[in-house]
Amino acid sequence: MDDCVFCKIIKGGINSYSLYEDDLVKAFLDVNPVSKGHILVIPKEHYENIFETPDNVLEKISLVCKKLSLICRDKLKSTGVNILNASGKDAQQSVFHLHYHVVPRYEKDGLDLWFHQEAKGEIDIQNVYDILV
Ligand code: DGP
Repeated sequence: MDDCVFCKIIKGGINSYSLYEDDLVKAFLDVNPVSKGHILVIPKEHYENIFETPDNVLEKISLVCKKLSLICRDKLKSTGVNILNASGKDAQQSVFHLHYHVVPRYEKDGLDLWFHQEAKGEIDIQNVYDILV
C-alpha cells in the first residue's frame, strides 16, 4: 500500500520511535500522544481493520499490547491502561491500517475515554440477541 502511512513506517520511509518489532507486529509511539507513553501496535502486513486481520496476527497484537502495558506500568509508573481500536470510518478510524492504541493512564490525568451517553432505550436487546445467535 504505497500511500499508507503505517506501511511507510514499516518500510522505514517514515521514522518512528520504535519500541517493539517481530515478524508479524511493530509498535511505536503515537505522533499525537494523548497520554505519556501512548503507543500504536500494528501488523507489518497491511490489513485495513479488525475484520480483515488474521486471527494469529490479532493474537500477537494482543500479547504485544499487554507486554507494552506492563513496560509502561513499570517504567512510566502508569496506574492503568486503555487499549482501543477503531475499525471502520463510522467507528472513527482515521488511518486505514489496523492499529491498537495502548494509552497508559495515570491518577487524575484528566483524560476521559469512556462512554457517558445515555443507553439507547429504543434498542430491543432481546431482538438484537435473537439476530446475533
Ligand atoms: P485512529 O484515529 O484510531 O485511526 O488513530 C490514528 C493514529 O495514528 C493517531 O493517533 C495519530 C497516529 N499517526 C498518524 N500518522 C502517524 C505517523 O506518521 N507517525 C506516528 N507515530 N503516528 C501517526
